[in-house]
Amino acid sequence: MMESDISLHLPSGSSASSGSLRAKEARDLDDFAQAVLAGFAQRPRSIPCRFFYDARGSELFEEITKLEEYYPTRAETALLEAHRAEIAALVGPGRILVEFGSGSSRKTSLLLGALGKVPAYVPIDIAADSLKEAAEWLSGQHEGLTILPFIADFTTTRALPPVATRKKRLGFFSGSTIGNLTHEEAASFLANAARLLGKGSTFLVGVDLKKPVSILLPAYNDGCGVTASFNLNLLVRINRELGGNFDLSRFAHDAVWNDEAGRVEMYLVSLANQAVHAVGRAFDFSKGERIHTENSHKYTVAEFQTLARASGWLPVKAWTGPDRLFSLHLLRQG
Ligand code: AVJ
Repeated sequence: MMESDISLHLPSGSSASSGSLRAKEARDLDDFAQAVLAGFAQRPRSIPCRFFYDARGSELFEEITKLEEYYPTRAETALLEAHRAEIAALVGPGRILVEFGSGSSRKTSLLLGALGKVPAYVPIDIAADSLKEAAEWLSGQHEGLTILPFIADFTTTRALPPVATRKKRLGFFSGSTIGNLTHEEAASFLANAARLLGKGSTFLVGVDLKKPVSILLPAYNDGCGVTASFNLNLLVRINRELGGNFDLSRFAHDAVWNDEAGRVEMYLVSLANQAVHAVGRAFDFSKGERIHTENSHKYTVAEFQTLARASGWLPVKAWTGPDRLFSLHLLRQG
């Protein structure tokens, strides 16, 4: 088999481009400690959802995607399978594929299959390990594919590596990860992506749709308790990495629909009045007190198109499938 070209790119001037792996781990730990201290100082208390994805958390998320109740991954994959030829035709040939928060890159393989030969694939992710794993898996699937993994936070990245700017680009942002952002954050992400991808680019975005609570809530509160374990893993992580002593049996997972904000919210609920130690401090939790751990915003097709238009994009086409569970949006820059 032909060797694929995989080389790791770091944003110039990024802290990750200098220093040892141990120094990087220390910075990550610091980032987590600071986020927990800041989040616990607020009311309601909160922990940013990006900390879900340590090794165990990523494994639990993979399990979530296979649950009967969790429809988004299956629905998005079905839409890609059904419409990828039309998407490829609308996008046109010869585009560099740039993926935001690439994760395991499984859905990317479907898209690459339809696009034919692309000049390069640039996955952007903050997790160096999953980038490397995904690049290795993809290079086995697509012979001769040039992969330029880019370690960066896709919400703040200001520039692509120069090699990724030689041809026009197609952006890909799947899994409804955009749902984790507030509307303002989503608008500024889309505007930043417009700058990053540049004039004449196109953007394929997967967005979860608004639907009855009877379908939405079980997806975030499954019968097997996998989502509960995923949520509680944040406390396991604090115990391990930040010297915490959270008693997991005294916190419970909860997911609610916030109609006004149009989002599912996940919480960890304290089941008793209790004092917990972490990051060298003591925190009091009262019975029933909630730690906010995730927002998952849902959109109608029209709502998302309005947001895209306000952020420098023109809707080309949206696909939803007969079940209207999920939407794929193709956008272009004017
Ligand atoms: C990966 C952010 C799209 O919001 O549905 C799954 C994460 N949280 N179950 C989502 C998640 C709980 C997921 N995203």
